[in-house]
Amino acid sequence: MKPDVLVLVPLRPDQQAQLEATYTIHRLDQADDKAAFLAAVSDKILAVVTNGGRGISRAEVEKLPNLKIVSSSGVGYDAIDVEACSEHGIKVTNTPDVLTDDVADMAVALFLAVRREMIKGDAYVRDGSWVNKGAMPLTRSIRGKKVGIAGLGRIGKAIAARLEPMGVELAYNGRHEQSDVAYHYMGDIVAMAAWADVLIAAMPGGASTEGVISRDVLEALGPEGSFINIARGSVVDEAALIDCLKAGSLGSAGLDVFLNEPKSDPAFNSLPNVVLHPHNASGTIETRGAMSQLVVDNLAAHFAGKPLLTPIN
Ligand code: 8YV
Repeated sequence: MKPDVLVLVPLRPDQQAQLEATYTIHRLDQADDKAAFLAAVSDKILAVVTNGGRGISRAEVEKLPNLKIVSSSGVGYDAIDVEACSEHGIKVTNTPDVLTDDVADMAVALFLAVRREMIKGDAYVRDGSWVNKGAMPLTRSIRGKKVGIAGLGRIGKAIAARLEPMGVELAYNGRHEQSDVAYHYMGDIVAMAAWADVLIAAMPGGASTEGVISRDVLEALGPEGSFINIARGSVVDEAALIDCLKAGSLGSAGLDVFLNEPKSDPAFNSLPNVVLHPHNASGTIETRGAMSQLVVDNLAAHFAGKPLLTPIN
C-alpha cells in the first residue's frame, strides 16, 4: 500500500515522478472543485507537499485528521500555519541552504541593477538615446558605500560575503548581535537606514517582521538611498515605499517580492526608480531541483521512521 500524499503545489518533473512512483498522489492543485476533492480524500492523507508561497492554512490542516507531515519547498514558512501543525502533532519541513546562493545572487543582482541603473541602460541602447542624446548619465560607485542588511541569517550572510570583496562597508540589524560575526551590529533599524546607502531586507516573513521596513526607515535611507527586498513583501510598508519612491524621499528600490504577489501594485509600473522581479530569486533549474529533492527526501525519511533532514517544528 502506497501512502496517500496530497499535493498542493507540484514539484519539479523529476521529483514529481519520484513522488508518483512511491506514493498515491492526490493533486489538489488540479482539482476543479477543491472543496469536494478535499472532502473525498481527507481521511486518507498522511502527508502534504506544498511550497513557501502556497503554504497551508489552519482550516486546511484541520480538515486532514491523519496528516503527519507537511513537506514544503522553500526556506520561508510564513504561509504555513506551523502553530496549527504543531498543535496537531504534524511535522513541518522546509528547504534551507540549497537556495541560499541563488537568493544571495539575486540580492546582489538587484543591488547592482538599481545602483548602476542597468534597466535604464538597456533601454538607452534599445531606444536610440545613446545615438540621439549621447552618453548615458553617470551613476554611482558601489565601492565605499555603506550597506545595511536587515536579517543576518544564512541568506543575509551569503549576501554579505558577496558584497565584502566589492569594497562596501557592512552593518546588520536583527533581533540579536551575533558574536561570531565581524560586521557592525546596529540594533535600531532606523539608525541603520540613516547610516546606510543601501538597505537589503533578508529577514523571514510573518507577523514578527510585518512592516519593520516602515516609512521612517525608508525616509532615513533618503533620496540617495536604495532599498532591496528579497525577503517578503510583508516586511515593508508597501504604501509608504510607493509614496517615498514617488516623492523622491527614497532614491530607488529593487524588489523581488510584493505584498499581494503575484499581483504587484500597479503604481510600481510607472516608477522609473524601481527594478521589479517576479519573486524568482530561487528560480533556477538547479536550485528548484534541489529544493524539490529535499521535499522528497524529507518525506522519505518520515515514512522510513528516520530523523527528518530539515524540520522546523
Ligand atoms: C520560493 C521563497 O519561491 O524559499 C522561499 O522562502 O520565497 C522561494 O524560494 C517559494 O517558496 C516558492 O513559493
